[in-house]
Amino acid sequence: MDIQHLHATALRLLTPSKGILAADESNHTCNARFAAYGIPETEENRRAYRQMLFTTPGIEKYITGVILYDETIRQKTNPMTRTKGDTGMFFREYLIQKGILSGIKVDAGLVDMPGFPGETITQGLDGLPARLEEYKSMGASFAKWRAAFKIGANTPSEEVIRENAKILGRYAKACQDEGLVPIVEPEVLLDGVHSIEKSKMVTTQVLKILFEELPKYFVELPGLILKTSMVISGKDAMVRADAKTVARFTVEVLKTCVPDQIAGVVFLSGGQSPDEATKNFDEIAKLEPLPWPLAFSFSRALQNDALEIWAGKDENIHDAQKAFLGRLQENSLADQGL
Ligand code: 5MM
Repeated sequence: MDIQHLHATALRLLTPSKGILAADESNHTCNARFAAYGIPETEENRRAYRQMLFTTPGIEKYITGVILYDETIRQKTNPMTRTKGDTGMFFREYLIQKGILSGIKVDAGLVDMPGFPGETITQGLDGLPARLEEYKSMGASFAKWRAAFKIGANTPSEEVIRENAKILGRYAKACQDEGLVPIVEPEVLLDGVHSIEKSKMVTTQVLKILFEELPKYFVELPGLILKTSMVISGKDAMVRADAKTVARFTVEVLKTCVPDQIAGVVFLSGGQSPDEATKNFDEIAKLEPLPWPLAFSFSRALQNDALEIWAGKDENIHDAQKAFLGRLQENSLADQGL
């Protein structure tokens, strides 16, 4: 393991005022997003949609990396309009030409944890080293694995938090051995009626256990990025805390639980509206300096407007790209605490 190289790659991903686009929706998730706008759920539409995002002029000013899904890392630009002899370009090559690093989602999704109703663990460790080797040979620089924790009356349990943390440790070590920077994503879900205080308690427990477990798997912290949810009231809570409180609680939890040695912290949006996610991120960034660089790594909060405008139609590409670039610009400004 070349820890200096991993650390340098992680710091490149965490370049100030830039973020990491999460475009790693599995086919199932991507299809569900398409269905909401009546877009036919085909491989070609998933490709065309990602092409619309990645070819948006100027995105390299605002993002350092894109997290891809297995189908997407194998796809190319413009198969429909290629002339004879033109074989197209893999998205991963197209992105690197723009100075954007490719990452890859390597977990295989959530499965119910037997004996723990309503809780999940993340699968995908089987065959992971061989898959990482292949993605590395394709030019991937980093990887991502997501665990999810739903806040309920008795969830998440310590057992399931710890089990997921152990799996994240095994994943992160395998990535580092292959020269890929692991992004570890323990997401505390927004769904529910819980208060921000409850979110703070659960997020604290999740992060504490995560950083207890990672060293047991010989994970090198300077070569690792944490992707976390913000500490926030449940989506259906009677009273929802404002952005300044979200920022204060989030930073308190991070300072308490996250070792200074990790390369940095990025945020998911988790189903917040685009405006809410940006506002919260802006307030968090205003509390810098912190021991680590911060960045945004949203999926829905960056893509939702663009997807709605695009709606599967070529004639909407320009307007959709404009909306996408606008969201990137806003989050870049937020990153600067402006
Ligand atoms: C893009 O969604 C990712 C999960 O995909 P699947 O549910 O299809 O497996 C997810 O990990 C995503 O990268 C992060 O949650 C960030 O996305 P949001 O929408 O929360 O910002």
